[in-house]
Amino acid sequence: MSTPMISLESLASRTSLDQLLATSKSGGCTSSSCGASTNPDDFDQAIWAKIKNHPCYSEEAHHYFARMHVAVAPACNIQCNYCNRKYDCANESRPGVVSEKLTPDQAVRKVIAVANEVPQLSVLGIAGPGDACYDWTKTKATFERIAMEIHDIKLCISTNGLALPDHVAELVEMNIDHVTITINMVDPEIGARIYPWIYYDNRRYTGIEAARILHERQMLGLEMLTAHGILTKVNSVMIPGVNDEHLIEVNKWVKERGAFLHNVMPLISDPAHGTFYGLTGQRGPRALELKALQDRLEGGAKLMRHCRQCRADAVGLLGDDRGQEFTLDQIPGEITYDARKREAYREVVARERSDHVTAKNGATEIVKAARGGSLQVAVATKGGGRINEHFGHAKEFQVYEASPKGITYVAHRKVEQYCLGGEGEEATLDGIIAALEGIDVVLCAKIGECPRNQLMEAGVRATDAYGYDYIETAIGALYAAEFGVEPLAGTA
Ligand code: CLF
Ligand code: SF4
Repeated sequence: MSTPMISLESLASRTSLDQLLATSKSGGCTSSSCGASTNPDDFDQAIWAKIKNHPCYSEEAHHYFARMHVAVAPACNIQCNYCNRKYDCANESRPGVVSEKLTPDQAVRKVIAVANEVPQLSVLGIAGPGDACYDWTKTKATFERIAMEIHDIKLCISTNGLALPDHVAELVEMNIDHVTITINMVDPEIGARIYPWIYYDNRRYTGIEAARILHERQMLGLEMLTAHGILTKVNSVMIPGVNDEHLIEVNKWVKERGAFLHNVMPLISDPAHGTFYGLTGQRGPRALELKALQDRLEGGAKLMRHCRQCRADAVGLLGDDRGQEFTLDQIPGEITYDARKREAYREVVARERSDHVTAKNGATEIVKAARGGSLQVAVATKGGGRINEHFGHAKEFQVYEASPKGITYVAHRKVEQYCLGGEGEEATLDGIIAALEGIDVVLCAKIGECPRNQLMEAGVRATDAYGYDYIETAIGALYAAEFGVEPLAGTA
């Protein structure tokens, strides 16, 4: 395993989350509103207790906590036009990616190995390839064994919904309180353009009849989950010209049936993936089209905007997949769970997090009071809610908008890492500048003069003046400077 070990003594004595995160992961080169987004106060305590450590259900939690997926359930009972069975389930994962398929026994070993090494781990998900509810025996065997080994890990599944109603009682019994259903339509005529067939009740259905059955089962499953208090997230794949406008209707239906979150994901369509849509030229939405639809959906079911369309074998914080460090060949045959790192990490997070919420509230007050315009800020971070990543090491930027409404997480923008082997790559910088279109300011822990100047020429200011501050604190101070408002004490 390539991850550096964290000494337990040092974990116990540390007070800085940033130091702790820095030791839990290898570094790089050395040269120079969303729905569930905000604070504990926004939720009733029972809900907050369920989501506060779940990186997908709480935007705030995704700065601190990690998920891992195990690909144990490869069989599927429907065909989606954006899926090629050679790859992972595109309902929850990035298309065109093949994950390491595991038996339940192998999955248990892997989860223990990750839990021993990744202190941020809080959730185990089964998210393809295939359908977790249809391939139920393997899903169930995996979850039951893990729940016995690691008592405080949250269990999470993603499903197309067709077999879901058959397993709700067991989900309740097994204490699985996070379920995602992919719902792309509530009108079977639109559904027939997305799903060529389903396999249900021992026979194959096609066309509108198939889509109608799928729709009815999805709605039934959602209602059953809501009735049992299971927090249900709905994923919808936005397919321009097929269901983009229709997702407004979908949002209404799922809100009425108690969905906790709605995650609208862009169709990723590439002929090389061999999917029906890829081969027939169906395009995915542009980033601004996705944002425009998400903005129109505000006020309906709460939106998730921080999804990374991760792999079915993803490991780690959402923006930072460490799956390659935990392939089966790197995991010992015999392994025992050791809870100490995760427990020590949680103690530190509990302290840091309340400090962060206070800082965030202060910064939001500044921004609201300023009544200035809108500021788009891209942040380089590796977790903990702080600006703690060098510009050259960033593989993504988290985008925030500051406006009189407050400070909101908008999206993330993936980039190629600029600095490799100690040198900045000129061609990569051009791609990063293109990805930062529309951004006013980049905040990072460190940036060299050369990339800073080139960004400036492209109209993007970049600064490391707020390095290691909380993200919102820095944005509040920036906003105050931009719009002529005095920052509150302790925020600059
Ligand atoms: Fe995994 Fe999905 Fe559970 Fe999260 S992912 S099964 S809810 S633990 Fe999260 Fe990944 Fe987006 Fe999914 S970022 S693709 S929403
Ligand atoms: Fe593919 Fe997932 Fe759709 Fe099944 S549910 S066809 S695995 S995208």
